[in-house]
Amino acid sequence: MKKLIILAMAAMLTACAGGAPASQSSASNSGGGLITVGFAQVGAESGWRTANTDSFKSYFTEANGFNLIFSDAQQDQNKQIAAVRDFITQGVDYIDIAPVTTTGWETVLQEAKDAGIPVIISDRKADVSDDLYVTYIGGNFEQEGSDAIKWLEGYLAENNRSDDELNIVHLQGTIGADAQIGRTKALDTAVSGPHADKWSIIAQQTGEFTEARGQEVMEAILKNNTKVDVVYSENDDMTYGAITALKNAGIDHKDVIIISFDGNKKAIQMIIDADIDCVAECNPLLGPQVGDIIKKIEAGDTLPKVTYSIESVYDIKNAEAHLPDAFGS
Ligand code: GZL
Repeated sequence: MKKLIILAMAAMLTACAGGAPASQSSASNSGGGLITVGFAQVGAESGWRTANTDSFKSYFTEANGFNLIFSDAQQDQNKQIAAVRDFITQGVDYIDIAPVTTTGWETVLQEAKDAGIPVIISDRKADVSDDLYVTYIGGNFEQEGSDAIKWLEGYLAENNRSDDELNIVHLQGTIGADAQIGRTKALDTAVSGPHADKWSIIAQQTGEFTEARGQEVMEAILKNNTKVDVVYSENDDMTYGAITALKNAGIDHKDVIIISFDGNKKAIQMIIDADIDCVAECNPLLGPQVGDIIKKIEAGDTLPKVTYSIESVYDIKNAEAHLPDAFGS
């Protein structure tokens, strides 16, 4: 009987001081060849994460040959590592993880290897040696950032603003998360390189990928900075919070170029409503793709080490057409 662990990393729902959090099985482990899925989800920090959870929950069903064990992490790596050990103890056949941060995974993934459990990494990468996982599937975050910068350059050119001096507020995701590292690198490269003479980052701070924290951080930034030309926000939820903060500060957010990441339906609608100017897409619907990877492993197929999601950039020109296909609410 095969069991599968799906781990999108952050921390466990069950608050256990130090111990391996319990996991609630939503279905008893059944025989008959069903694969039991242990899913330690990141948390509920964003619309992306909710869509990611839904994608796994709707794929890993008994009808598709799986049982689901669901637990939740809340962005705490220690609890996620404990979750991995808990699932290894349960004797699963596969582990899928989406590391909340890129570092700190060697030991527990070595334990998984020692237990003979193949690891798939999805959503965010981990800095581990190649022998500790089978394959990675998810976003190419530096490319997402580069695409957003390219969009900004095009927007400025179209509006005869290429020579503008820009004050940029940079809302970062969870520090150390692969998504934050890549999206930040793209902006830092642009500001320190081709646009060093005109673009400056007047504030750079993490909003932890949440709306509430994004608003709080933006409010604090606006206390010291009233001239904001661009907000580069590393996910839609922080963008929502930033827009609220701008409004509360009496700044017309429509006078600010707002760049976001993910592509929630709400954010795509906000492009149409001219509240957001650009969204660089990041696809959360990874459940079926992880399922396909497992089937390929079962069939003995060779897999590439890395598979990047195919992603676009949305603005006023293509948001309407994309809206019906946008994920989430
Ligand atoms: C990206 C994912 C990020 C999203 C955020 O693959 O890890 O985490 O951009 C989410 O919305 O919280």
